Amino acid sequence: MVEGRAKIVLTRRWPHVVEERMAQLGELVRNDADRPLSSRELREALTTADVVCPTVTDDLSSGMFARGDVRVQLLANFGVGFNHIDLAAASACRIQVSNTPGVLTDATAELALTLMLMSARRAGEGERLVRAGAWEGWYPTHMLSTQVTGKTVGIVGMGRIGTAFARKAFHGLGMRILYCNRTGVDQSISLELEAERVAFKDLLERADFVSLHCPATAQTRHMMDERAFRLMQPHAHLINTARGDVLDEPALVNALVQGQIAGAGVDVYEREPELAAGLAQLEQVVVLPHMGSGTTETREAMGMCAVANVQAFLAGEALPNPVLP
Ligand code: 8YV
Repeated sequence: MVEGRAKIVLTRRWPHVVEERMAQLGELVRNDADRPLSSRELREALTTADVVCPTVTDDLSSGMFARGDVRVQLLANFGVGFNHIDLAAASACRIQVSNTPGVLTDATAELALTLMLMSARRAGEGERLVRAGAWEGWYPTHMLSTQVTGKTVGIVGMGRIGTAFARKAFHGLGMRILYCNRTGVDQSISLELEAERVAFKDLLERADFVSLHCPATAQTRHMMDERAFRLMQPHAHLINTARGDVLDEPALVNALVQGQIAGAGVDVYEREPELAAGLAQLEQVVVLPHMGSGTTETREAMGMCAVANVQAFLAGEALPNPVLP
């Protein structure tokens, strides 16, 4: 429990309407410069505030909690992914952690669909051609690309976002759905989407498009490695809107250069905002700056979800979205 008015730190600027709402819950400290906090600034937040609301740009690894002097009692993460937070270290300091699941499902699935269509239809390349003033006009064999409708998509991680993406691909584009997941999905979903659960290796071998939707964990780290790319078909495309860590980026560059796969659409990177050497120079790659959940509606909903968690915590109630209760 927090005695008196809680001190709440937002490590980045949030949509205005959410900051206003959060300010009603306590003494709000904002990062007006809106740059990632340094580890010293982050440590200061952890040791002086009751609630810290981090994002994916905050490295909350074990060292941040090691000295046992933290004051923070709740980390209300702005985002569903929490691989930037060392949960064991937070738990040892008896810190509660919440996230924002559900509200960013459709926005992220939309972006995966965007990347799949852009990569298949060479949209980035075409746009660069027009912008460069290098387009010489229409002809029957110009910039031929790959049709998406009716093709097979392999979904790695059939949770909320993977399922939403599958729905859009099945109902919107008539795609055949393969997936791999630790558990099978509800029968109602597999019937609706005629989805077939397969082993990772089979998925890579059979899919025309492979889309990553699994969380970043020790088990999924670099699961798309050199071996995995060798199993994919030469005409296949890889889409990543999950986390950079799931993908060995230099192996992706190599697979594209060697023609082991045809293209890729990437929104997340292992060392954001840095990209692996050579990735952005490849014509057959669409690279976006981690904008999966980046719609106004969704970022506001994510913020309001974090507000609901802070409010419950301050009232001594169970967190609506506990990662560490
Ligand atoms: C967020 C995301 O924008 O929620 C997530 O896990 O990947 C993004 O959509 C980002 O993580 C905000 O912290």
